[in-house]
Amino acid sequence: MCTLKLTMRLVLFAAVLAISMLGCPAQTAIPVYSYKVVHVFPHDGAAFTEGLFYRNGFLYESTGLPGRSSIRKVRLETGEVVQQLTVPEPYFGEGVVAWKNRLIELTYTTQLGFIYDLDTFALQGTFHYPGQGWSMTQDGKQIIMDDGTPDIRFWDPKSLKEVNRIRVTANGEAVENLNELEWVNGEIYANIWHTDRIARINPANGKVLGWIDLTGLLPKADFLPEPDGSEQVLNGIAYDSKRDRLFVTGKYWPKLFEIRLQRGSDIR
Ligand SMILES: [Ca+2]
Repeated sequence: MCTLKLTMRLVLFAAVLAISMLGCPAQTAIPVYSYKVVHVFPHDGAAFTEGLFYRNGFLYESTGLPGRSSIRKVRLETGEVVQQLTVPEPYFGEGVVAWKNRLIELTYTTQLGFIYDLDTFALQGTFHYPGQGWSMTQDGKQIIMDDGTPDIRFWDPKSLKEVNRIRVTANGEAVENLNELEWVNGEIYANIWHTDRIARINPANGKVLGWIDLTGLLPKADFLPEPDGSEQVLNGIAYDSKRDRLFVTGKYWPKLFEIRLQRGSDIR
């Protein structure tokens, strides 16, 4: 009798648990952040921006396309290019990152990276990597790199060899087209190519912690005649950790924005 009662209770408990789980959302809502513009800075509207980071009052920017690729040091306040290196054809410049006194650059499909002197932009060496190269950032310990897929690779900064990788997912779904990256307060921020969204990614497991919706950031009146069809898209995140300033821009955008994030609605 006691055994039967216990069994009945267990069955009832299991049924209640199953019903309560059915009643709960299977997925957790991912917060969506909107933005407030803090400052607007000039940006070269001819720059096909592929890489961007901030360092000591300057933006370091790489531009893409064969024959138009460059590495630039840009004064934040004025947009003035104070130093520039042309990346020769056939290379298509992509992401850039600083590591100590080196500036490291990816190329799109040629599987060849360039290492420059951070101060002079003098070429110091090259390196190879598999797959495509899209963007880079670093967390003080490793170089963080992506290739347009949902995967983010972690490289040893000395050897530039892969030591780990994560798959970026939002509610279990892989997130494609990860583009320009930035390390911000323990998270990886990634532009999603051809969208107005930035994913805030947990570097430990690849889970998207939040979305930043930048719809409408560049006013329609500021869109230039499109030199390359529909490629005038958001791309470029930089962060000034000392002053907690977040900058974003895009390909062929004549403006660069300092923004502050605001918690908005929740979506799945
Ligand atoms: Ca960046």
